[in-house]
Amino acid sequence: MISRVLSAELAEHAGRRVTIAGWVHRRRHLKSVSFLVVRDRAGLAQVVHGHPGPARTAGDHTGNHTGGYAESHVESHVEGAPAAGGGLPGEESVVRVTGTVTLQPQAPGGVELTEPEIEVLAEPGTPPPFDLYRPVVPASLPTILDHAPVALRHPRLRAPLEISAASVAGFREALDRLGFTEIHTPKIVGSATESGANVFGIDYFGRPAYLAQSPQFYKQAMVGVFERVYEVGPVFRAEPHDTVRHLAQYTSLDAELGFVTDHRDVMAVLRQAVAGMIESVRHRAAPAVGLLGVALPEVPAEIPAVHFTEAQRLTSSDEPDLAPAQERWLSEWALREHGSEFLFVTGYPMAKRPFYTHPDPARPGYSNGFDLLFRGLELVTGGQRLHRYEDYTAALAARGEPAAAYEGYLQAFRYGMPPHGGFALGLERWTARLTGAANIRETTAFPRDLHRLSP
Ligand code: AMO
Repeated sequence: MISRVLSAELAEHAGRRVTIAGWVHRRRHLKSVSFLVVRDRAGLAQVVHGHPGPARTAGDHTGNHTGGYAESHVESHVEGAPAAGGGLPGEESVVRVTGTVTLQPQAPGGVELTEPEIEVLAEPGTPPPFDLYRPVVPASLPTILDHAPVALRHPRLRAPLEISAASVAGFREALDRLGFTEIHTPKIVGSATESGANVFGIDYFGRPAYLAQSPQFYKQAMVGVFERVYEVGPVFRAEPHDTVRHLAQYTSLDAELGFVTDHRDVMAVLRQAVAGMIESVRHRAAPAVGLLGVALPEVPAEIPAVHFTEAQRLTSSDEPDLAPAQERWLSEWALREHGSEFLFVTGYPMAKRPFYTHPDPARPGYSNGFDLLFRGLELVTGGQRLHRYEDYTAALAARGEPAAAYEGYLQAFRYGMPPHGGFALGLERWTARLTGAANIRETTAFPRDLHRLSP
């Protein structure tokens, strides 16, 4: 490894000569002095080249230092137009800089590198398509997505991905604590797992196959092995919807557990998983949370729940499913009435749930299935499943589906399965709601949608 210290650690080395490495985030050339701002994985570091004069406050990184990537406020301070070059490497050059760590209250982290020796490790072929040093990227979302490999280097565009990573770490941690085992299931499958409509077909050595819409069948089967399992993985939906909340590939945080009384046991585990995700974001992604001004939600000890029929009554609807506008209304209602940003809607009509859903024994036509709404959006779907073989064959027959197509899956039930249930949380929707991103495409590095297959 190239031996270096990270930008965030510089203050610990005050007075010493150290080496940093990263990308040139900003190059500025004033009358008597030039600045390089170097970006590494931990934040920004200021490098001063030349002899700072008395008025050398110009263009420093003043202002709120909310994390490693505090915004620069250079524009208003620069004396004259920033000159090109000044002999220093241009923006996005990869550099190694050795210099003396010198106290400078106006620099990021309160220190800067002086008397630098600068070595260029790689020079960009062309300048970046937009200025990455500006507080907000001056480009539209499609332009940003077209240039994702470079655009994501911007601290604000990278921040949702940090929050997403911290969320996944928290999900794993919470479920590990509860005795779950992480599994990895096939993403190439022989039959559709959810509804047949939005499935991508592929050619599998000359045979028809599909990209998995969910790990549903495999996570259920693995309850027969481990009792409690989870998976973090990609799922594929041939979504014809060009909306701000649908992707053709997204990351599904799935869990499934055996020996439940009913769906409420699953809801309690989901509550713990969500609380763990938020705690992890709070601790692991503090700079990103600060930079984006994210308000992390409280997770109530018991998340309020309304039955589907009650949700219909509240929203004066007789539709068999909830429309996005109703979900938004119900979320506002939950905040007003229960002070909660989360709301469970339970007991969706059986007709609207997949064949593996367990009916509510007390209410014919309704299910032991639930959704979790978060800040106006369906974030999670889950429920209790059927667990007896004969119930599966009957459910498939009732829907006119041939049991033979599900033979591999049905094996689990033929050989005995406990009452069980589970849920799946859409990672990108979660991150979007958490960060306030208007479009789910801002929360994943390389989104796949109706139109986008590259980069
Ligand atoms: P469902 O199909 O409702 O349930 O998906 C679960 C969660 O995944 C997210 N989601 C999506 N996110 C982005 N783009 C999409 N196209 C998209 N579709 C769904 C949502 C949704 O709540 N097997 C069941 C889960 C279970 O019962 O365990 C399932 O996949 O956040």
